Amino acid sequence: MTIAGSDPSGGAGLQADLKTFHQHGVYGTSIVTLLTVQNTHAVSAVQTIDIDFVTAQLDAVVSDLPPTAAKTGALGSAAIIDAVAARAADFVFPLVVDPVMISKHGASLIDKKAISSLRDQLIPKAFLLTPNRLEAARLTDQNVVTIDQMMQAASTIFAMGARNVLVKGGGMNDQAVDVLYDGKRFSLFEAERIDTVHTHGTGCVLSAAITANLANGLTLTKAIESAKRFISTAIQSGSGVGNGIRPVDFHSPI
Ligand code: PXL
Repeated sequence: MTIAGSDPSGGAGLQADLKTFHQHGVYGTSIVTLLTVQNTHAVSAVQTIDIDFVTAQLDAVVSDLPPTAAKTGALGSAAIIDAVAARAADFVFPLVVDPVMISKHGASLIDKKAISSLRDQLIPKAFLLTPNRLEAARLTDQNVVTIDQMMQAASTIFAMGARNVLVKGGGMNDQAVDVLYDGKRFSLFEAERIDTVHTHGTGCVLSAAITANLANGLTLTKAIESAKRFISTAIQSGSGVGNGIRPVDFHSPI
């Protein structure tokens, strides 16, 4: 199950999550939190869904098609985060929280108050949090540039209550190094950096692939390794659609 916003261009948001789930052989369900007007050039409008409508979708799905794993993407407002977090207290399956804050084009997908809701309400319910360096910096009020700072941020976010934290270092030098902290040790996941501007939806696809892998019974380490391979190939081959920041190739092998 994904709890996320809609990207009508199909490269990010819940559409990217569902395509990624499907490619991993997993049945996908989606709870819509917000709508965007968007193509590969820009996000030109964002509209959040009424909180009661979000929780009604969630209750309808969870009661009838109990997920084996779930993720969150763009949640839009503090009130939606609080409502999702309240439901997440009863989740008996792992929840991957991708703390989406801004789109690749710089459009805000969350309001200011939402950062403290994330910290206080949702992060404590997360099996895994997957911030990029900018999101990690906003959550911790620290600079997150170097690998040392990524490790520091991962342990600060762990202390907020997430059971595992993966700080993503994409776009750093010529390596894409991610740092995982599970409360005991740090693990580094390295991948060659791919020189491309076609990165629309990469964060969504990575967290969706990890979620699908968890649903398929992989350990967290294996789930991340496999998801990293998937996103690397998907970025490398590219979808070839759109004339702006292009989406990845969802047909890549897993
Ligand atoms: O990639 C972050 C993201 C998540 N969710 C929605 C988006 C985007 C980026 O554009 O539009 C709906």
